[in-house]
Amino acid sequence: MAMVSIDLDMKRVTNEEFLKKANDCMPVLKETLVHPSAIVKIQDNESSYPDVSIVDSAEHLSDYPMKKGDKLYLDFGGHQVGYVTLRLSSTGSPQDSPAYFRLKFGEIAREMEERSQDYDGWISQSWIQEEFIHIDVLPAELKLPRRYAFRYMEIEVIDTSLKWQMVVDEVACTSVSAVDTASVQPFQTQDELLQKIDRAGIRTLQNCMQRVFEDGPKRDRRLWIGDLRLQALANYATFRHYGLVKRCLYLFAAQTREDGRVSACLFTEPKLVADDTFFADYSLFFASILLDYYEETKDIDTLCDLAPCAYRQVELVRQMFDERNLIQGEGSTTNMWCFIDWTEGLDKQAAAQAVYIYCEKRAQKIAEILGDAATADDMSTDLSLKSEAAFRHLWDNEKQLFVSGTHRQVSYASQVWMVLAEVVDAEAGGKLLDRVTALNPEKGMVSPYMNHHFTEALLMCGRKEKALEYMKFYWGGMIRLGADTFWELYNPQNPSESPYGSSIVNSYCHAWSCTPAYLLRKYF
Ligand code: RAM
Repeated sequence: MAMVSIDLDMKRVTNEEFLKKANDCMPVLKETLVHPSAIVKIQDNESSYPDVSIVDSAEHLSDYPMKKGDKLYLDFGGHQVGYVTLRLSSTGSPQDSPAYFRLKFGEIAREMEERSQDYDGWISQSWIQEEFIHIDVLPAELKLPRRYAFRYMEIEVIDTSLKWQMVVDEVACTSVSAVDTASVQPFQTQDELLQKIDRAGIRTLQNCMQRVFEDGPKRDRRLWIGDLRLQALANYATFRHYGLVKRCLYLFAAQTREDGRVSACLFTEPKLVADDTFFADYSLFFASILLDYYEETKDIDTLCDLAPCAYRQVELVRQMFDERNLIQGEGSTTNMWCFIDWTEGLDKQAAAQAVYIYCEKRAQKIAEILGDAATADDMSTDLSLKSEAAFRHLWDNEKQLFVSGTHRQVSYASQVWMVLAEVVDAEAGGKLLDRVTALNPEKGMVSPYMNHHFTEALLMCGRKEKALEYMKFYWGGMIRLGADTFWELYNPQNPSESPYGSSIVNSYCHAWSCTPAYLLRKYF
């Protein structure tokens, strides 16, 4: 499945003043020196998740001289994002040949078992964190230039010679993040699973908070707007690093398409470049992130600066509606005009209609706060039309559910977004969610992103018990499989699923999965 909403001829416009404001908020990264906690063995078992057992303390690393074919697996005791240094030497006869070895880094143990040679997915194989290294003269200190996201590290000696062995004297990681977990109080509960879920959520967020809110420090290592929205909410409930949210908002507004459309993601190195990928929902979320930020900080200057960009997203997506006031995408086969979820074959029309309503409500509120009555009135009129159209054309009276597209597809996503957009009230919303859960339609939810929205919809409708149970089932499912940070994709029915054709390139510390840290603090 490839992204189709790409504008290859995109012309970009840059607002230098916004770019300066974004760069003024550049965080200074905090550094922590971390050593591996253990030498471990990773062993296949019946499930698709291998067992990890401790072989020795990592302090005894130099007791394991390595010759051709030898391997060592190190466990850093938790997920790290950082720069790795190795101190190496030799033992035996003089070093009569270069040391030649392979290093591999994995966020979860399963990744260490997956072979990069077998990779056959549609995104770049270069995301696999693996290096082949020659060292001519030992002893040496090897400072790897790349940043890795990992918990496990494998060292495999490809060759020394018959006469000498390589010794690993020390391995260390300088871990980096814009924030420090010491500033966050754990969520108060006696429930051990919930404590673990909260801890993993916070760690996920921390490790994604770098010079921008990255979606995943392993991949794609960049700022995506859909992820930013959830990270910002979780950040308000935990680290409260407002400067980073402000920076990211200014970055999106600093470079847009010529017509003002905000890209789905952007790159900041070597300099700011807005990507040529667009999703209707992602552009619209600019308005909701801006309002959330204002409500949290009361930073009226930023609101004034960026409100026009928020209004523009609504205006542009408004052009995608037909004369019935129904949003029109590109059908269910090439359906990446709007993101919503990775679910294959998901018809996104109803969910997109609801996301539009959700975001236009927020843009309208911004206009009200700023006293822009004309914009607020115009949006109010439009909101009634779009909500009416949702009921007239997307509501199935017989099924008592919202349906999507020409094939009137039933999915979780359509109901969830109609609830979040408050197209229905909490009481009707609760029943809608009960109904869709009982029906369990074929078009399920695969990403923690969509599962977050489902959980938040339950909470908005007062289904607290059910939401808690669901969090323990869904995010708890990852914990039970050994997660200490939450994954980009987790489908309990198919734990090795990947949207990319192979799970070796999946990210296992992924921004949009961190939200239990927010949901627990906001609703419990
Ligand atoms: C993936 C990213 C990101 C998400 C997009 C739509 O490539 O990792 O999290 O926002 O897809």
